[in-house]
Amino acid sequence: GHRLTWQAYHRLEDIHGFIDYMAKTYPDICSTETIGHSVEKRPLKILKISNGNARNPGIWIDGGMHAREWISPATVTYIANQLVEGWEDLPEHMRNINWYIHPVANPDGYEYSHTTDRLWRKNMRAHGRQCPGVDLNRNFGYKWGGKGTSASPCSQTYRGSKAFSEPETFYISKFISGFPRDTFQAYLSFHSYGQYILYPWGYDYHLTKDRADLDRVARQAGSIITKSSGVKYTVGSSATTLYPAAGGSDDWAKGIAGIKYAYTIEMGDTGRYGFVLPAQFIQYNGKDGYTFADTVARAVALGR
Ligand code: 0X9
Ligand code: ZN
Repeated sequence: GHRLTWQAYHRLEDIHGFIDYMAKTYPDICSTETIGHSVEKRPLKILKISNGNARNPGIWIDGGMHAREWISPATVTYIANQLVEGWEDLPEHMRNINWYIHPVANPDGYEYSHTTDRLWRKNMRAHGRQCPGVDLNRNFGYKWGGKGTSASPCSQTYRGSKAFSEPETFYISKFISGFPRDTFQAYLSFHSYGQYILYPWGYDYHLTKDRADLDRVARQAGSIITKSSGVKYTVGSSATTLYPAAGGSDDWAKGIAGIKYAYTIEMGDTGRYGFVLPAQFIQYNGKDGYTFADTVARAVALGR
């Protein structure tokens, strides 16, 4: 195990090595767990960061659900590193959280996007002679199969044969569902690109009852980010702001797992480089991602 640089995009092995390094170097606050294995049998590896109080509210963070969105695992590992290296000086609301961080939710696709096809999006599920891959963010079990999803394996938004047909989504839901229901107070899914902070619903244009809370915290995060880095994030519900797309992880977190603050954040940029964002932008995105996590953690801490 070893640290990462955040000056280059790292391969899966290095990111997993970073998780092991953190668990080994900071055993008082860090531990690692493999929650399952991908289609191609790679570990689905998470880092837990906690002061050891089992009663802390939990925040789940995932990245790399879409293979080509390399800024996402980079941002998520940056956040993990900031939390751990800055632990002693963190505000109370950050230390009284149990953080569960899953930097590469689609390890097979991530590797494929490094070795073979830089713009690969889906996982690596084989479909006989048809195109491989399921869009993991169409495979979660809330309103599965609805708007913005495809039944054709060759589509970029192929939803899979049924909800949670893929181990990468199934084991996330299994892991989270294994905790008492009010454990997780936030679910943050990191994607790219476009600079959006999105909240449910994604499956359709309706809004949740607590839309005002979700909107307020998202706007707060957006304005703190703009104040500190100058970068602008557009805030709104997924369907109304981007497009309707059912079977997303955020909708499942909100609709089934009952997690109040369920967000998808689309990191930079706004399209100049798009998915192929040069590595010199990692640290800026990392800081903005950390500000987002900080703002949500504050809301969670105050909200109970
Ligand atoms: O389409 C997606 O899965 C996300 N955008 S991306 O460009 N990263 O692919 C947006 C997902 C928003 N949430 C839901 N539609 N549930
Ligand atoms: Zn994405």
